[in-house]
Amino acid sequence: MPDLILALDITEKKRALRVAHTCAPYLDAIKIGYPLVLSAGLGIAGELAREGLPLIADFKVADIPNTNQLICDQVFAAGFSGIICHGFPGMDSVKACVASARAHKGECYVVVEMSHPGGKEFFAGGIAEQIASNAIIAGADGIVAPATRPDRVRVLRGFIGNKKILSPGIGAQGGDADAVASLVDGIIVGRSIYEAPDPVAAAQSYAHLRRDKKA
Ligand code: OMP
Repeated sequence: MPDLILALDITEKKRALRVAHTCAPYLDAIKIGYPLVLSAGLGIAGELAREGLPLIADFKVADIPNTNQLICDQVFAAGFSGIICHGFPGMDSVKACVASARAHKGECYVVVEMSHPGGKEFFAGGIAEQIASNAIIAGADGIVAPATRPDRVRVLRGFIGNKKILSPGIGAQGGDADAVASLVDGIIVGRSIYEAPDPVAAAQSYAHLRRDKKA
């Protein structure tokens, strides 16, 4: 059964910290990226780390190996436990992210096919499968694959064996958590939780899917 990963794409720092704190008992990890970091600064990582949950940096790193390594080193030094990078820049670029993750005892996840409608334009025709295979050869901990297309998640599972799949696109983008729960290791949920009238109740509503069902 999958972990519940909150995509905390809130640009108001106080509200972001409040949602993280109140929902924390019902979460397994928190993922933040440009929306919150650009408004609140990288130091937000240290504040969120106080919740005691793994903190994933979704910067979809997609540069040459040297730049990727410089980015990832700063991410891990800031207190993140995981990084999300893109796979299309090539195996060497992914390897640089993985090397940084290993050096900091962190994890690296590679986006192989995106969840939005446009995600079918370029990640099609076997490209996603190739990126997934490369991610595994590069030593990544897992991939990011679309909950909006459970059939594709099933296919991609075949390319990565027991490595982890984190799956976004649930709720606001139309994906159904129950449809992918048995296929993935983590469901990534953002707006359906933090924009709900009661974010805590919304987070709690995924409890039946979670690995340990501790709350
Ligand atoms: P909601 O659509 O609000 O649930 O948020 C989904 C989160 O997952 C956002 O932070 C997206 O940036 C992220 N995401 C996708 O939605 N689709 C992808 O293909 C990949 C990601 C990601 O890498 O996390």
